[in-house]
Amino acid sequence: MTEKLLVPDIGDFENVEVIELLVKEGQDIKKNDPVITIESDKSSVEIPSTFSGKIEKIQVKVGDKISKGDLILNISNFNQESIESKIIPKDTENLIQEAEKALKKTHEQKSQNEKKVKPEIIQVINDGDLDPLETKDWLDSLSAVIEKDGNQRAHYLIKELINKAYMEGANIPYTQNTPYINTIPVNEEKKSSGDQNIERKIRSLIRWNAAAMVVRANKKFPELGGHIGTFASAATLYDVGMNHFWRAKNNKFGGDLIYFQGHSAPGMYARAFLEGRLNEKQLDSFRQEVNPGGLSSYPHPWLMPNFWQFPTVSMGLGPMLAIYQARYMKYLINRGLIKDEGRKVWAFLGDGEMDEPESLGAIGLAAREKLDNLIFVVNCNLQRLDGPVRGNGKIIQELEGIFRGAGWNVIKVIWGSYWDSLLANDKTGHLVKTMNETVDGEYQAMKARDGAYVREKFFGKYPETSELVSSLSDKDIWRLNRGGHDPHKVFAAYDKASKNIGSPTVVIAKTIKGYGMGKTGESVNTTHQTKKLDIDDLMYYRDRFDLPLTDQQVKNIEYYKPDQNSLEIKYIKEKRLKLGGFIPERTTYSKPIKAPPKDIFDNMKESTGIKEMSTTMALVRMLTNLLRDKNVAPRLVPIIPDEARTFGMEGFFQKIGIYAHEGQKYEPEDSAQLSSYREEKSGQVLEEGINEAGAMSSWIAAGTSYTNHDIEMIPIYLFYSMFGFQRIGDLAWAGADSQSRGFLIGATAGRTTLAGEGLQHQDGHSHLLASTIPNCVSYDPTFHYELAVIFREGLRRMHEKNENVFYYITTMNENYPHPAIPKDKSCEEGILKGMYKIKEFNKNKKTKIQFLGSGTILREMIAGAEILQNEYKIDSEVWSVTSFNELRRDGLEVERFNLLNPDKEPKKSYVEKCLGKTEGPILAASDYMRMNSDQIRPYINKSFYSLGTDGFGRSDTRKNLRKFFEVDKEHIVTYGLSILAKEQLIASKYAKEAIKKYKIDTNKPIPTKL
Ligand SMILES: Cc1ncc(C[n+]2csc(CCOP(=O)(O)OP(=O)(O)O)c2C)c(N)n1
Ligand SMILES: [Mg+2]
Repeated sequence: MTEKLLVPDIGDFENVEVIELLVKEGQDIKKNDPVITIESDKSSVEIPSTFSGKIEKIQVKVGDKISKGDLILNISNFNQESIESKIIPKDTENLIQEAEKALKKTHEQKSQNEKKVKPEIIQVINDGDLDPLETKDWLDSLSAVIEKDGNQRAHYLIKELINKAYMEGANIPYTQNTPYINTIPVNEEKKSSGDQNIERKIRSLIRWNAAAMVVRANKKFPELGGHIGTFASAATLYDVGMNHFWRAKNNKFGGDLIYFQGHSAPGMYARAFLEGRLNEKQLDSFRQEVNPGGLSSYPHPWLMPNFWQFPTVSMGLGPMLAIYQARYMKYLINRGLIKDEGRKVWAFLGDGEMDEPESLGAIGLAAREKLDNLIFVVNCNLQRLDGPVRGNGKIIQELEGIFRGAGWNVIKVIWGSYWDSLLANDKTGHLVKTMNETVDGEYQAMKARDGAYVREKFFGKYPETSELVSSLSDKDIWRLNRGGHDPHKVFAAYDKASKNIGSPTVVIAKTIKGYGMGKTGESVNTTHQTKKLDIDDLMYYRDRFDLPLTDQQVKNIEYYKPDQNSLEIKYIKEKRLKLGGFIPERTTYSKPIKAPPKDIFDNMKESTGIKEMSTTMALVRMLTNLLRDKNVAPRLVPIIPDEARTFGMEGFFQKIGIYAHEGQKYEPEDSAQLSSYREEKSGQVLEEGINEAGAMSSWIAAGTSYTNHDIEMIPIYLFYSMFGFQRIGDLAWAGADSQSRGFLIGATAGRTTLAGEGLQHQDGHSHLLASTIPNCVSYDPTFHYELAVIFREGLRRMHEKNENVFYYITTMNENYPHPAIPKDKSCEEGILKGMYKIKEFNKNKKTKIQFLGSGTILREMIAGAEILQNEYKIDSEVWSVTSFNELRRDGLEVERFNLLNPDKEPKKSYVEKCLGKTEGPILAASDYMRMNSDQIRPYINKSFYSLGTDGFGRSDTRKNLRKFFEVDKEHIVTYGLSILAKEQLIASKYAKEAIKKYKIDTNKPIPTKL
């Protein structure tokens, strides 16, 4: 039977041009195979076949204009099944099945009716209770339900009661908080199988060596800095994870991913020292990284590429990156690219760090996407750098409320085991009442004093609490420990966190900043920056943690490492061996992706004739082509923060789907259209919503996939160029440190090219921001073939040759015709190096000027050069500068070489090679600040002038904007004449005439002042 394939609903477009035929007559195709590509003035999209079969006749040709309902081709339809079964290659199918099976297993809910041991009931007394007897009845009933039917049933009843009260019109006061006690009742604590004695000894050694490392470094060079207090407060939180929970990457398992809090780095080095991974010499080169072998101040993969995985020290980036890492891990699983092995992402954060908007900004996404592979541990030592985090309140309670409200599983670890019996004996509820009433400023002050002070200020508040501790000595009271320092409590919390299903978990642990540092460093406001401990403090530290060091060893601040065969060293190694290896460790076993053949880009090397298009459209066309390359296609990760339609990328929705962990539960409003909004569990596009920071975090996760998941991926993040580096600069820096590979596309770029959008949107400096990042390679191409050459080279360098660079490319939304790539063989090399000659105007064989132009302004220059030739008899050479940034980098290197080798034949910068023998002065311009083109001024020994878009943008037409910023062809002609006059090559009257002719107001202030 013959079927007719018609043009489907293509949205608002009529008469859209066919730009490619993707099939031939006689060819067998299957359903959903693309058959033609059509292009409107804004976007291009492929039309897929709705049938399987053999193509009989193609009814359209390239250049035809088609609309909905037009006939595309006839197809003889045959058995769909047989073709469709061939669609998924066997390997992929198995991989997907395996991943799905594994998924199912982890998601099987554990039986909810497990018999519960009766929990100890802690009463919370309330002074405003009208009828305490009635309250008791209700509470007793609840206890009975918990005992008989378990927590779930109790939750259900409470929920129903609240609903009922709401329906009856009662105003329910909302509370997100639970009492200020541990979330896990004592009888539900899972016990650790570890040897607590040895673990304490190991922990003490790590504490000592970490502190010694910082103190020694600062004794030598006080300027080096470093931190003791952060790790001192967090040692137990890390140790329990290291000994019992965190599984390393090896050939059988992908590994858990741990984001260590930046300032606790000394603790990780100290552990690696005991593990035999670092030696004393290395510890002694903490923060001295200029010579090889030094240890970086904080976690920096760039500086310690075999050790650190994640840069975290810029506060707030760690939490956000961890969330998107966990989400990306699920993305890879749902796309069938990695197996679901139950890997976890753990992020360690400071309580002060939680002030950063980024720390909390993405927690909603984590809950929404049910990221049960994610665990936050917030170390609440109640202090940040200057003082208490919430002196007048309680950071733990505040965070509990925020995370609970967002849908997280919250586990508070507030009190250590010494408190258990006191809490069990708190029959009147006054202890919990005191705990609830005491603010963090008081909690901090207490730990800066002693047991007597705590007895008076805390327990002395009520007779009932005084009584509770009457039999305890001041020393006993001092020993009452905080949860985050108690390995039993921490173990129980981690155990519960790692078994949680369906939501992310936050462990909120209470600790003491500078724990064990004594009078000068423990719980005092200046703890954070304490990096020197005097001998008395060091002695105290030794005694506090029972370290086996003589007085002399303490005085010498010697490191301590027990013998290889000691119980401690054997234990530490054995525990890590059991968990698969060492952490942190950064390794890479991914296979490179073969760059696509050049012919994939062929159509971008031909002239578009009179057809106009923007470079953004050309890019989308190119990506569509790339999706046909079997090596590259599955590895592309397009990332867009709610701007796909702005960039003409809506065709991607249907073609590769939008990632949605729950699939699509609704029929989209536009379901009949070709670019309908299609969400899918295995969708490829990361549609991040209006969220540049989140999109950049996804880009980093995908860009480091090669090391964190051993699979090379190609993230391409498209954004409004103004909302790129300017908005997420610190993340871009962290991405660079992480050695991310991928493309950042600053779309709708150029201060005068974006036109109508105005001051906040018009980017005239992103290239300068890009240039600040050493491994960011950036380009500002004008024509589609330039873009193709740059992009292919990016794929080759990053994903085939595994160079640790990333690409920033600006694309524009101005439509214009694109010429064919010049025949000159060196053109491609020039495009990549940063400049090549694109046109020569030499009719007059007289006065000459060199024009260097970038992006859309190159076209103004070509037009200006033509006017100069025809109307003023001035010849010129026009150079397309694809990257002032790259030219400058080359210049820097060459200049340095020449200065360091004064006796050698000087090398020539690439700029000089291009321009050294040319005639006339140079005028350079771009749609960016003058500083962009000024970058190459030192590398060419000729008169050099630049034009650019310095100043605030504003909305208007492109023509008016270019006139305003003086980068239009008329200004280029005028300034060109003026420059030639200044260089005494022509008379000044020509420039004056041009000023008059083009009505240039010489009294107008420079745009930076407007
Ligand atoms: C973005 C950013 N701003 C400021 C700092 C400087 N800084 C370093 S640590 C610190 C205080 C950290 O307090 P907290 O998060 O509570 O960590 P703690 O050391 O108490 O565990 C500050 C302000 C930074 N590292 N990053
Ligand atoms: Mg803190």
